[in-house]
Amino acid sequence: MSKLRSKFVVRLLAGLTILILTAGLFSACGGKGGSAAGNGKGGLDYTVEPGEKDEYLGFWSAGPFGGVWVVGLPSMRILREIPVFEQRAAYGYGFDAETRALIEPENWGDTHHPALSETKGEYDGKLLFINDKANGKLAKIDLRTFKTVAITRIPNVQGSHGTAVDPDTRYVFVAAELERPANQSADAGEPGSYISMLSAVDPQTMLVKWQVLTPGNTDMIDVSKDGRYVLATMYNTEMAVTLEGMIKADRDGVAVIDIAKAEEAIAAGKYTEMGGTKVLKGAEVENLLQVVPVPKNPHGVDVDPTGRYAIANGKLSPTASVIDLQTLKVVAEPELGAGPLHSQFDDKGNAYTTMFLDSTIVKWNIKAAVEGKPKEEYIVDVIDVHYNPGHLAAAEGDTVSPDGNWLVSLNKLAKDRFTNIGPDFAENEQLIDISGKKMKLVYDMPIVPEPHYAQIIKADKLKPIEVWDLQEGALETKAEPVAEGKDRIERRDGKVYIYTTARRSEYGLKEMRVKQGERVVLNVTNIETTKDIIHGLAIPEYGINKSLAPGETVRVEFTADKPGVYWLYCTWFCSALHLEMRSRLVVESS
Ligand code: RUQ
Ligand code: CUA
Ligand code: CA
Repeated sequence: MSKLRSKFVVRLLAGLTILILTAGLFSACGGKGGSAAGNGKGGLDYTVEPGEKDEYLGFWSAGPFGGVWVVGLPSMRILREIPVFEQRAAYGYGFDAETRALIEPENWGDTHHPALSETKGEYDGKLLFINDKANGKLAKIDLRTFKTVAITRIPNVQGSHGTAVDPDTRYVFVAAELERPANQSADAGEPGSYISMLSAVDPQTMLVKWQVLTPGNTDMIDVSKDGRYVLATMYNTEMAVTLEGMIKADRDGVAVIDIAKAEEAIAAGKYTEMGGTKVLKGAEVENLLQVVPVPKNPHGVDVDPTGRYAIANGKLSPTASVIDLQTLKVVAEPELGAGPLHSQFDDKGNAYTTMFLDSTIVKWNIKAAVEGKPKEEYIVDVIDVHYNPGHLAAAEGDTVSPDGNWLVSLNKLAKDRFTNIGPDFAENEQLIDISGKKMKLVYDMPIVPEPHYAQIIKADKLKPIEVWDLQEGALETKAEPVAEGKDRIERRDGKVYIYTTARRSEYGLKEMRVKQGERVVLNVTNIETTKDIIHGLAIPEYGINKSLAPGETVRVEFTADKPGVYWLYCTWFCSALHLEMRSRLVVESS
């Protein structure tokens, strides 16, 4: 993985060097040697002492781990993982019929872009969405339970990439980075016929409501703060299939799709059916799609908190393009440095843009850039990060009111930052205090490869469940909560139903006796009412492994085809007698 990555970096560097030399832009990528690492003196207090709690929660895409890391800020401590696209034993995720159905058949993913649900442009702490770039999927996580509750496969696309919600979460939008033939089976595919599109997904049903064909590959996206436009950068307007081809044109573009116009066109029946969804041809429906030309191969596009501007980042150009969302014209192209990728914002009119190649974050003033002020004036500060930042994430960063205190640089390479751990290095997530004029680097957090984007929300906006109500806690379909003292075994409809409870430090049934070949439905309720008392249940020989929060019921089904004695044991250390917390499954040979 690291080899591939360094190859990519070398190539990008080579390409960029040529660009810089020809354009004579050496001066544009000075910017090194900004503020040095600080120790907290004079800035915000980032210490979270034992017993204190974090003010923010961050939701990190876990990249090829296929899930989400939950990180407390400013401590930068990892609090848990939310498994999404791949099985995870710790949470018993993917071990029962319902969660297995969510992740199959691939059972892996590559998560990039988490998007928190919003109400009136503010994170509301209800839902989190995240894409799987690998398998073209989108997942929904319920933030009451921190569980993945739905996964949708986006039809007609490969490489579902940029993910964003509108200010009232009417839609979740998903880009499709990797172009493919319109009809995979019928069209072995001359490159000229490849398509890309943007998908609008209903956050409730998780069904794709409509898709818009775009004149280039949709990569990163954002939605205007008034909910009018969804914007997508396209780095391959050439629709080429080679690197050379993809960097041929001097300018690519940002597709700007008018959401209301798309809805009207759908209502008027101006769509074609494709792969079971309604597809609009962006070029054919009047006023639906416009392309704002920007320098070649842009990457991130981010709407500023006021909603007036969208910032598209150059990647191969040392500039950002400031698009006025009232006129859809580029009103400024400030020079920022080498390899601008993504932007975030504070509450004072400044943008923060990652320079992948310079390994810096540049803080710049949007107004000054739009007014055509010289570079010394619109660039407010530059800070070194370690190294090669991709995304960056600010506290409440995608809302209409970012908090302007914490910013995290999600770096792609850590190099010398941490102790060597073999050829696959940790990544480095750096916490930066942005409360003052100068940015101040305060903390390095190593993390396994490799996060992309993150969302950071005020922790008190979330109201997670601590102890389930018994009925509500029988989440899995057809699970039946088992009340204390109601442990039993029933035989009906040709199946054996085992109902048992779990509490410190025993299962209600000490023995579960079935006959070889019987179909067993096992219902287990954790009847604890004390928070944080989790029990598990594992019967490894039958592939069973679940965890149970207080008040939660799980249901697993299996055919008892192997005779013998199998210990069902608790997998979470729940009490002094946790090791003794087990029960026998006895399968009598027939
Ligand atoms: S993309 S940095 Cu999905 Cu920028 Cu990762
Ligand atoms: Cu219950 Cu360990
Ligand atoms: Ca291009």
